[in-house]
Amino acid sequence: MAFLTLSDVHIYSDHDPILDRLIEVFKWAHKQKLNQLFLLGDIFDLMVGEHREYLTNYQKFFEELRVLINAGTEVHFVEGNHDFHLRKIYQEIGANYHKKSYQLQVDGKKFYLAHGDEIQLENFDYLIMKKIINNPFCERLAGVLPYSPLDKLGKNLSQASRKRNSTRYQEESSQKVKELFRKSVDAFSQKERFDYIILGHSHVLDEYQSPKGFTYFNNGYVKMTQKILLYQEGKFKFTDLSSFRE
Ligand SMILES: [Mn+2]
Repeated sequence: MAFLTLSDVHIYSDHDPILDRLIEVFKWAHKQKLNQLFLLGDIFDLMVGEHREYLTNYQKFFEELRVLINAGTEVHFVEGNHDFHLRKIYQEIGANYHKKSYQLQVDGKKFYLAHGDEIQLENFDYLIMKKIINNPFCERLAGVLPYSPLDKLGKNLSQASRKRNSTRYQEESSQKVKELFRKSVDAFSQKERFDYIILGHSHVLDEYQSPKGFTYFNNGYVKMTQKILLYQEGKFKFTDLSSFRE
C-alpha cells in the first residue's frame, strides 16, 4: 500500500511554477502505480463553484489526474477553504469528492484525512462563516456567478495572500500555530480513535506523536518546504519534491 497526501499548494495561476512540479508528481505516481492520492484542500489559491473554465485553464493538471485515475490510482479530493463547491469538476475526471474528510483503513491502521480548518480550535467565527458559505444557496450562487470577475477576484486575493504567506507563520508565530494544531488534534482525538491524523491548512509542517496514542502529520506549505508526505510500506516520510522527477 502506498499513497501520497498533498494540500496547500495554493496554485495561483496556470503560470505558477509549482504546477509543473505537481504534474511531475502525478507522472511519478502513474509510473509507480501508486494506490491512492489524497488532495486535502487548498490545492488552488482560489477555485470556487463548478465553472468549466477551470478544466480548460488548468487542463494539464486535470488531464494528468484523469490519466492517473484511468490507470488505477484512486484519487480523493477533500475541500479546502480556498477551493470548494467543485464536486462536478472532480467527479468528471473520476476523482472521489469529500466535503469534510476521508477515513481510510489499511495495513491494520485507521487514518483520518482532512484539510484541517474544521479541527482547528479557537476558530469559531470562521466556522460560522463556513456554514454560511456551505449552504445550498451559496453553492448555487458560486456556480452561476460569472467566471471572469471571480477569476479576477481570485488573482487579487491570492496576491495579497502570497504577501501574507511570506511573513506569516514564521519562527515564533509558526511555533504558536504548531502548538495550536497539536492541541486541536488532541482534542479531536477524544471523539474518535485514529492511528494517524493527516491535515493541512496550518502551513506549518509537523510530525507529532501524541501522548493520546496517535500520530499527526501536517503537510505544511509545499512552496516553502518543497516536501510532500509519502506513505509506503507502513511508514510515512516527508519526501523532497525533486525526488519525484523522472
Ligand atoms: Mn486552508
